[in-house]
Amino acid sequence: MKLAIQENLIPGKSFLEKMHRAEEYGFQAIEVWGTNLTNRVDEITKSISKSRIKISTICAGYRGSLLSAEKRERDIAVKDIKDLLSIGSDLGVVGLIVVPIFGPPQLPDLSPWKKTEDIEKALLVKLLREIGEKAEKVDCLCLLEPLNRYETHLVKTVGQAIEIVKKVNSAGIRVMPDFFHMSIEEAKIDEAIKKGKDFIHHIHLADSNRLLPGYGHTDFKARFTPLKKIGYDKYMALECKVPGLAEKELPECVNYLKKCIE
Ligand code: LER
Ligand code: MN
Repeated sequence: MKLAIQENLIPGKSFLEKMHRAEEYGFQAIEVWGTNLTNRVDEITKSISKSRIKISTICAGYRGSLLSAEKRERDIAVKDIKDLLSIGSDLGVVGLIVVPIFGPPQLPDLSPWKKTEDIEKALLVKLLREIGEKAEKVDCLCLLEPLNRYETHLVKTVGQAIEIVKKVNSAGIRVMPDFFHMSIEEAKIDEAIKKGKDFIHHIHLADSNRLLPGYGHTDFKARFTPLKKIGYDKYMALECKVPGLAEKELPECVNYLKKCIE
């Protein structure tokens, strides 16, 4: 298992400085945000060539909404996601993190013919087939992230994300659990991870309260046991609040996580 960290958590003025710091703290990669990435590709590419660590993933950053009632919004989301997959491919990342929908539904309830969620899932599968084709072509995964019930109404568990991935049936679409959301939504986290063996290609790390691992009540040693059992050898990126001084907290957190992984 390899440790990564979201770019905004690392101190430093330039991206290169952040890469050097991340490496110094013991991380193997940085997760970048997709917002405005087109304008930052040059700086990031130059920094990659001067650093020993990598870019693990791109987190969201597309405009529009895949499950909007407005076609224009859906088209923007699909286009931006495809563009970010191309950028991801150039940067050599594992994939782009995509949340199917934030908040409540934006599509109508057409019951008794079809309920909103049935329409949303059918539409999502259709759009993901198109996105999956692009992802396969550029060799950059589209990683579906389940969120907790306070942030989405639709894909909340790893099992639900896997169901969608199976329906899409594209090697370009995979799953990305976030330990914070899992601690709220999963009935049995070990089971969810076991089920995710062929689907999980990235993970977000945070404690139960969205703070740095070690500051909440998640038992990270126990969480990593099923991951080891399924042979998970990919990145886990910190996405959390850092209480205190990053320079002190982040290297300590790397040591703590490494001990939990041992
Ligand atoms: C939001 O809570 C989250 O976990 C992010 O990774 C969504 O992009
Ligand atoms: Mn997340």
